[in-house]
Amino acid sequence: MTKILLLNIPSGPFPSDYPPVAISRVFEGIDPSLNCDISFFNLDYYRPSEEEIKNRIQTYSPQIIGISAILTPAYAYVKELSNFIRKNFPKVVQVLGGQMAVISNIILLKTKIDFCVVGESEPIFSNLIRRLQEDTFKPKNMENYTDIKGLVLLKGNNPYFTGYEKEDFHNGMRQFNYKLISRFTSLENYIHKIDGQYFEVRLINSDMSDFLNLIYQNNRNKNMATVFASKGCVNKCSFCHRFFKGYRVNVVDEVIDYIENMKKDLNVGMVMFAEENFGTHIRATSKLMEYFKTSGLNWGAGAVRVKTVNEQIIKEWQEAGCVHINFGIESLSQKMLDVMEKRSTVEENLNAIRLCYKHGVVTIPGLVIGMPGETEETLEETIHNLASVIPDDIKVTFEIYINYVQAIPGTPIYEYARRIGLIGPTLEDEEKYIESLYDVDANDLRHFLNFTDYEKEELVYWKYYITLELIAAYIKKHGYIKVFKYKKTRVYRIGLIYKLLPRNIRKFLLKNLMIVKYFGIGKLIHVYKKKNLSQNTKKFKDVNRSIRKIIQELPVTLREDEVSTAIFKRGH
Ligand code: B12
Ligand code: SF4
Repeated sequence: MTKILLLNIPSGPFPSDYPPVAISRVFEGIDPSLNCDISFFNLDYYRPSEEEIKNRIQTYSPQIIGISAILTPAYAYVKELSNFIRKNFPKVVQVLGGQMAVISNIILLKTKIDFCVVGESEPIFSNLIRRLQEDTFKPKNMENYTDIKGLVLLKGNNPYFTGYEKEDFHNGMRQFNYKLISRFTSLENYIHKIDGQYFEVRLINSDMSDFLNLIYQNNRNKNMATVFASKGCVNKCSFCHRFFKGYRVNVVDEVIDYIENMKKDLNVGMVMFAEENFGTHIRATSKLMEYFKTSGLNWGAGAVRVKTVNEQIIKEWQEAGCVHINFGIESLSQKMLDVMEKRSTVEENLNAIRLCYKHGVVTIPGLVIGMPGETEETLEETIHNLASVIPDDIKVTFEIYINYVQAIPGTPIYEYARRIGLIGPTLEDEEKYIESLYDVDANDLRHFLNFTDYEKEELVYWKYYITLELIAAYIKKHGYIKVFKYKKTRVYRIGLIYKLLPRNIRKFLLKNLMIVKYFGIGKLIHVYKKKNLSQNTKKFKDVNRSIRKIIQELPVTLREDEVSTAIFKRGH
C-alpha cells in the first residue's frame, strides 16, 4: 500500500475560514485502483511547530508528501517546509500542486520539491503515483517521467514542462467533502454560524444587525457553508492569475443534492458560492434560482461579474434568498478599468452596486489601487463615482474594501514588473521578491511595487483617503446627527471630525500625517526633498491601455531555467 500525506499551506496570520477544497478534490481524485492510504494534516488550521510536523510524518511514514499550495505568496513557507522534510525524511518524494506551480522553475531549483503538478490534480497525480510505484519511489531518472502530461521536473539542471494535461470535468469540479475531511481536521472554521466570524470580519464598519435582518428568521441560528456552482472565469484581468482556461459549470442537480445533504447533516441555513465568477451561465443559474425559491435557504456569492446582473436578475436573486454578493469592482475610473482589462464600464459597475443597495442585497465594493496609470486624479474619479451611489437608507450596509495591487507570478502585471525592471533579472531576484510577499496583506503598502510616479511613501494615505472621503460624502447625504446616532464605529467617529475640515486641507494633513505615522518624520522630509530634486519623467501616469497588450510590445529574454515553463507562466 502506498502512503500519501497531503499538506496545505498556512496563509495569513490567522487560519483561513475557507475550507481546504483543493485537498478534498486531490484526495478524492486519486485513482482507487492505486491502492493508496491517504492522510491529511491541516497545517493552516493547526499551525503546528516543526517538531509536530516531524512527529506526524514519522508516525504516518508516507512514501509521498503532496503539498497543496494555492497561494504563490506563501512560497517562503513552502521552501522552509520542503527543506525541513528533505533533511529529516530524505526518502520521501515531494510533490507540489496548486497555483504556486506557476513558479515551478524557482520551486525546483530552490527547494527540495521533486515534481510540480500544473493544473488540476486529476489524472496527473494518479499517473505520477503509478510511475513512482513502478520506480519503488526512487525517481532517479527523470526521463522516465517526461511522458506524463502536466508535470514540471528537473531534466538535467533545468526545469522541464511536459505539456498540459486535459481537464477532467467531473473530478476537477468536486464539491468540498465535509465528511471525508472531518476525519482529519476540525471543521469549526469551515462551518460558520451565519452571525459568526465570516461576516464579523467583513462587515467591520456596519451594524451586524442590519445584515442579520435580511436573513430569514428560520435561518438565523443556523450554519453557513461553502458551495461551488462553477469554476474559472470568462475574463482575464491583467492582475489575476488564470491557470485554467475557460469557464465550466457544475451539474445543477448535483449542486442541489449537495446543498440538500448539508441542510440535513450540518444544519445549514445559508450557502456561500465560493467560485471566482458566479452566475455567468444564465440557464444553469435560473435553474438554481428555481430551487432556492422553494428551499427556505439564504445564499450569497463571493464573486459575480457586474455584466452578469441587471435589475430583473438582482430582484429575482433577492426573492430567491440572496443576501450578499460581491463584485470585482476594482476601480471607478474608466482608464483604470481598461488598464486592468476588466471589460466593464464605470456605469455598469455603479449600476450593479446601486441595484444591490436598492433591493436589499449586501455588497462590499472591492477596489484594487495602484495599477500603472493610477494617479490622484483617477482616485478622485473613483471617490466621486462611488459617492454618487451612497445608499438612501442609513440601514443599508455601506462597506468598502481596498487593496494595493499585488504583482503575482503568472499575471501580466507581474511580467510587466519584470520587463521594466521593478523585479530584477535573475532567478534570485525573482525569488527574493516572491519571498517578500509572505504574510503581507494586500492592503499593506510593504509588498507594493511602485507602479506610480509618486514616492512610494506618498501612497500610504490613499486607502484612508478613499474611505474617509466616502464617509464625508455619506455624512453630507445623511447629516451629522443621523450618522452620529446610527454609525458608532471608530472610522465614522473619525469621519465626523475629518469632514469639518475643508477638502484640500484634510487631504494635505492626512497625507503627511500618514507618512509620519508609518515611516517617521525623517522620511517625510526625505520625500519632499526627493520630490523637489527629481526630474519626474511621468512614465506610469500615461499608461492607459491593457497591461497585457503593453507587455507584448516590451522586449523579453528568457533565462535558461524558464525556457520550457514560460508557456504557462504567461497564462492563458
Ligand atoms: C480561497 C481563496 C483564498 C483564501 C485562501 C484560504 C486558504 N488558505 O485556503 C484567502 C481569502 C486567504 C485568499 C487570499 C489571497 N488570495 Co486567494 N483565492 C482563493 C480562491 C477563491 C480559491 C482557492 C482554492 O481553494 N482553490 C481550491 C480549488 C478550488 O482549486 P482547484 O483549482 O480545483 O485545485 C486543483 C489544482 O489547484 C490542483 N492542486 C491543488 N493542490 C494540489 C496539491 C497536489 C499535491 C496536487 C498534485 C495538485 C493540487 O488540483 C486541484 C484539484 O483539481 C482562489 C481562486 C480559485 N477559484 O482557485 C483565489 C486565489 C488562489 N487567490 C489568489 C490571490 C492572488 C490571493 C491573494 C494574494 C490576494 C491578495 N492580493 O491579497 C491573497 C493572499 C493572502 C496571503 N495571506 O497570502 C490567486 C492566486 C494566484 C497565485 N498564483 O498565487 C487566486 C488563484 C485568484 C486569482 N485568480 O488570481 N485567497
Ligand atoms: S479578477 Fe475576477 S473577473 Fe477578472 S479574470 Fe479574475 S476572476 Fe475573472
